[in-house]
Amino acid sequence: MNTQEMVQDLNSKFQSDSIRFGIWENSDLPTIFVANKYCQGAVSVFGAHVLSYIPAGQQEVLMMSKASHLAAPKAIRGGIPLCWPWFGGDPQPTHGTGRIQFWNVTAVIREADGSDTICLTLSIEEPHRLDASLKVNFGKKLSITLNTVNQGDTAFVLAEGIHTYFSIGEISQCFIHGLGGAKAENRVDNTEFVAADTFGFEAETDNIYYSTSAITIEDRAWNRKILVEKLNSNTSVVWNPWIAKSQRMPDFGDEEYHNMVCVEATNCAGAKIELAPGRAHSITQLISVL
Ligand code: TA6
Repeated sequence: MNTQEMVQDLNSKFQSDSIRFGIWENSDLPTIFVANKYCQGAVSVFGAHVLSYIPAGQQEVLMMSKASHLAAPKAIRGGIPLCWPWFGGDPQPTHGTGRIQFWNVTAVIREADGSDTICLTLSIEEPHRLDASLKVNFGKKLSITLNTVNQGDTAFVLAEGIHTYFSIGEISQCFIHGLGGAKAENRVDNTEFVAADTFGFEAETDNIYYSTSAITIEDRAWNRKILVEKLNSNTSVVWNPWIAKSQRMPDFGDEEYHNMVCVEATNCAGAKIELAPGRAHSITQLISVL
């Protein structure tokens, strides 16, 4: 089944007055497009990857790189990559296999409050028998919940991340609030530190914070504040590649670091999840513009 046939099949099953399937612009990505009274949005079936979230009366909240690959099997750069069932570069591929596979669309639900929920699933056998399910609700907030079930006979150590790229006006005028006092690991220079209540960006930033708190992104350039809440997530990652790393990424513009910051709900590093056979775990990120 080619992309167009997949889109037609999905529309025959799920199209509604607020949901339609199509192909993401200039790509080969079968995509769910949502438009309701709260917002507009888009989710790629490849990677179960949220590509867009535009609250009513607001501008785009997510950053998509203009240089991103936009076809399987390469990961999409921007939006909300799902890092699953591991986080980071060991083993390869970096951030696991969930974001580079096609998921199954299992349901599209118009909720009583007028929001829309998209449900997708993925089952893998390696490196362990795991079932993943993703629920994305486009409503007053954008809610992303990733659930994992250990279908194997032995325990599995799960690491995961909802790796959200936020669109901002200028990184040097962007400040992060809410992590004050958290133990943190700087993954650029491999040092540990305690987070400040508020911090900005002056260089490549790749920090893991041992914190369950909500985070506010203050975008002074666009005079916007974005609230990033989470559930069942013991670590948060804040990342901006800055100059040199941006130049090393072929799927990211050299100057695009100015206009993005990643704030990620994760369970990684020293906070991985030990999942016993038959047990489940879910992680949620909630995004809203204040
Ligand atoms: O979350 C931060 C991070 O782990 C960085 O180290 C950087 O590698 C980023 O993710 C992007 O990873 P990717 O595999 O998408 O290039």
